[in-house]
Amino acid sequence: MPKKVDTPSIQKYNRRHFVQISAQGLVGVGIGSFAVSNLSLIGCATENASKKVFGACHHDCPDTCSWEIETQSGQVVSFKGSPSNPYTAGKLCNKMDHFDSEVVFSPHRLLKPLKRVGAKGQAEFKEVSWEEAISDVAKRINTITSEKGGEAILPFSYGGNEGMVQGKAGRSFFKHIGASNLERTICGDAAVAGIEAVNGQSTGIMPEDIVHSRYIVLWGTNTLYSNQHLWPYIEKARAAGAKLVVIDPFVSATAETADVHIQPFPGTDTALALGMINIILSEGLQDQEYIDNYTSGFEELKTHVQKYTPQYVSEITGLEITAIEAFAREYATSKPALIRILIGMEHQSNGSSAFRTIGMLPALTGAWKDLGGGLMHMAYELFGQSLNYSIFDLPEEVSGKKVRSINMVELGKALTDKEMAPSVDALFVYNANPAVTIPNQNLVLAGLKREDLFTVVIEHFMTDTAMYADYVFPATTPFENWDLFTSWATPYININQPAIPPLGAAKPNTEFFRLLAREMGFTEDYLYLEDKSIVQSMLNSDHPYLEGITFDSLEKSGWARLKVPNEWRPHAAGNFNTPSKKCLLYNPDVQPALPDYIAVTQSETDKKSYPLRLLSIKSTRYFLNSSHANITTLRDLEGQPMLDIHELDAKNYGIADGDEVKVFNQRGEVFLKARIKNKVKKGVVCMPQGYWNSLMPKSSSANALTHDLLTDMGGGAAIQDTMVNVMKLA
Ligand SMILES: Nc1nc2c(c(=O)[nH]1)N[C@H]1C(S)=C(S)[C@@H](COP(=O)(O)OP(=O)(O)OC[C@H]3O[C@@H](n4cnc5c(=O)[nH]c(N)nc54)[C@H](O)[C@@H]3O)O[C@H]1N2
Ligand SMILES: Nc1nc2c(c(=O)[nH]1)N[C@H]1C(S)=C(S)[C@@H](COP(=O)(O)OP(=O)(O)OC[C@H]3O[C@@H](n4cnc5c(=O)[nH]c(N)nc54)[C@H](O)[C@@H]3O)O[C@H]1N2
Ligand code: SF4
Ligand SMILES: [Mo]
Repeated sequence: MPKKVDTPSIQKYNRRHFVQISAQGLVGVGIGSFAVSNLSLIGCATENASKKVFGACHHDCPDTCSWEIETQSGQVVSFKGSPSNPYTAGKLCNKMDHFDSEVVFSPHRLLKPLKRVGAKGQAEFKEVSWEEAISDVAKRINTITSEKGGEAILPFSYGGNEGMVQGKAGRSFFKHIGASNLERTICGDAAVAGIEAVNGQSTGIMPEDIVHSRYIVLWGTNTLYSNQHLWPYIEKARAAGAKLVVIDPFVSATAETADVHIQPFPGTDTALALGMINIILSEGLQDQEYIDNYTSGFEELKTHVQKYTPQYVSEITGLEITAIEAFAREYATSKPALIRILIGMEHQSNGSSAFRTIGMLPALTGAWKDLGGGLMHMAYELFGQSLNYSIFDLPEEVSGKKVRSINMVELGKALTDKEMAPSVDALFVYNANPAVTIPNQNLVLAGLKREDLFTVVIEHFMTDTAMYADYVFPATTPFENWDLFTSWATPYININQPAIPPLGAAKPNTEFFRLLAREMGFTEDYLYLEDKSIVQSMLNSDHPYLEGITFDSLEKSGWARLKVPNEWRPHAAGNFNTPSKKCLLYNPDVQPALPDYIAVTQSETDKKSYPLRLLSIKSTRYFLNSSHANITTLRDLEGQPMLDIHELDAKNYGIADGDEVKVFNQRGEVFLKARIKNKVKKGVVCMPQGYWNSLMPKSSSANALTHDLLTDMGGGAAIQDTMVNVMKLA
C-alpha cells in the first residue's frame, strides 16, 4: 500500500517539475504525494484469486483495440492487446503499450479532489474531500442557474474517453438543468457532412476488405501513425500487387512508404478531385452504366467540372499537369480501387467540400461494385443502427428543452464575449484538454483566466486546462470502471470490465454526475443510471448485427465483430442512404448544390505580414492528441517539436537546420527548432499538434497560432487555414 508522505497541504502542481522528477526516477514525489515502490499495488483489492478481465482502449482513435488484464490478489500482473481479436492482433500501440505504468499507476495521476487556492492558471491547489467539493459545486450551480438560468453553464467534453458510459457521462444531467448545448464538432463532423451530402451516410467498406484492393489511395490520412492496425492489411494488399498512393501536403511517415506521393498545397483537394472528374469524364473513363442506374445530377456535374482543367488545377494545387492526369487515369482504370479517407483533411475552410467531391469518385468509376473498392471511412453508424440506446431516452419536457448551442471550436469566443447573454459563468471540462486542443489558444486561456468563471475539471492528470480549474476531480481509467466501446472506424464492439477498484479517491465520470445530482436534490431515475446496467441495456437488442452478441457473450470473449454480411459491398447496386437511394452528384438540398474550390482569403497587409501557410497536425507517434504528452518516457521517444520549412523559405529567412525560430501571427507565437528536410512545399510550414503549452517555451503550443474559423459544412474547425510568419532567433 502506498505510504502517505507528510507534505504541506498546498502543492504546486507543475508539469515541468514533474518531468524533471520523473527523469530522475520518480522518488516518491508526485501528485497526491504518494511514495510508491510497487506502483501496481496502489488501491489493490483484498481478493486473493487470479482474475482475467476484458477491456478496450478508450482513446479517440479509429482502431479501438481490445485488451486483456490479468490480476492476482488484486494486483495487475499482465496487460496486453487481445490476441484473439484479429484486428488488434495482440498489439496495442507505442502510445498504449505501457498504459498501466504510464497512466493508471502513474505517480503523477490525480487521486484526490483538489480546490484552487492560488491564482487561476498557477496550479496551486489543496486536497479536499469529495463531500466538501461536490457540496460547493452544487451551491455554485444553484446560484448561477437561479440568477442567470441554466444556459450560463457550459459542459465541455470530448473524445478523451470514447466509451458509451464514461464518454456520454453528464449528458442527461446537463439536459436536465437546461445547460447550454455544446456542439461537439471538432473532429469528423465536417468530413461526414461532406460524404453525407453525396451518399447520405458515411459508412463505406470494412477495414479488413482493403486486402482485396489493388489501387489504394490514402487521401489526407497518416495511417502508419493514426490508424496503425489497418496497416498490416494494407501490406497484405501490397504483397498481392496493390499500388499505394498517398495524398498529403506533408511528407508524413505514411507518405514516405508510398509508391506515389502526391503533395498538393493544403486545402486544395476539392480542386484536385474536381479536376480528376473532368479528366475521367472527358476521356470516357467513367462507368456510365453505374452512373445511369445509381446516381443523379450527372449532367450538372459534367458541366460544372469543365472549368477545372488540368492547367487550372495545377495552378491551384501546385501539382504537375502530368501527375494529375496520370493519377486520374490510374484511379479510374485500376480495379478494385479504394480511397481511404479519415479526418485530418477536414480541418480546412474548404474541408467538407473536399470530402464531398472525393465521395463522388467511386460512383463515377463504379468502384463500389468490387469487393475492396469504393470508399473506406467510418463505421459508427452500424452501432447506431444496432445497439439499444433507449436507456438514454429522456422525458419530452427535458429532451425537448430549447437551449442555445455553443460550438466547441469557438470556446475562446464563448468565454470572452461580453455581449453574450447569459455569459458562460460555469464550465465543466472532462474527457478533453481544451487549453491545448482548441484553436485560438490565447483566447481560450483568456476565458479560463476569468475570475468570475467557475471551472470544474475531471481528469487523470493536472493538464494545462485543469491548472485553471476551481475544482479538479480525479477520474478513473478503464482499468477501474465499466464501459462499452463501439468504434468509429471498425465493426468491432468491446466490453470493458473493471480489473481493479478505483485508485485513491478517483471515481468514474458517471459517479461525479450521480453525486452532484443527489446533492442538488434531483430525484429523476435517468440521472442515476448504473454503469453496468447501461452496458447491459445497450446490448439488449434483437438487431441482426448483434445476433449472438450479448452481455454474457462479451463477458466471455471481450469483443465481437458485428454480424454485418460477409461480402460487404454496400453500394454495389446503389442503395445510398438518400431519398432516391442514389448517389447525389448534384444536391439541391445542400448549399452550394455542387462543390467548388474556394481559395483562402487574406487582406493585402496580412499577405505581407503572414505569408506562410501553417499546418499543425497530429504527426506525433507517441501522443494521442494531447494525451500522453506529459509522460516523460513518451516525450523522450517523441523528441522535441520541430518546425518543418522548405529550404528556399529557410534561405530567405536566413534559417539553418536546427536553428531556434519564432513562429507568429496576430493570435500568438510558438518557439521551436527549424528542420529543413523538405517535408513541406515552399510557402508551407508544419509543426506537430499535441505538445502541452506548459511544457513548451513561453507556455505556448501550436493552437496559439490557429484560427477558430469554422469549416464550410458540419461546423468543423478550419484549424489549418492559418497563416504565419517565421523569424530566426538570435
Ligand atoms: N499517433 C496518433 N494517432 C492518432 C491521433 C494522434 O494524435 N496521434 N489522433 C487521433 C484522432 S483524434 C484522429 S481525428 C485521427 C486522425 O487521423 P488522420 O485523419 O489520419 O488525421 P491527421 O493526422 O490529423 O491528418 C492526416 C494527414 O492529413 C494531412 N493534411 C492536412 N491538411 C490536408 C489537406 O488539405 N489535404 C490533404 N490531402 N491532406 C491534408 C496532414 O498533413 C496529415 O499527415 O487520428 C487518431 N490517431
Ligand atoms: N492544431 C490542431 N488542433 C487540433 C487537431 C489538429 O489536428 N491540429 N485535432 C483536433 C482533433 S481531431 C481532436 S479529436 C481534438 C482532441 O482534443 P481533446 O478531446 O481535448 O483530446 P485530448 O488532448 O486527448 O484530451 C483528452 C483528455 O481526456 C482525459 N481523459 C481520458 N479518459 C478520461 C476519463 O475517463 N475521464 C475524464 N474525466 N477524463 C479522461 C485525458 O487525460 C486527456 O487530458 O483536438 C483537435 N485539435
Ligand atoms: S491508441 Fe489506438 S492504436 Fe493505440 S491502443 Fe488505443 S485504439 Fe489501439
Ligand atoms: Mo480527432
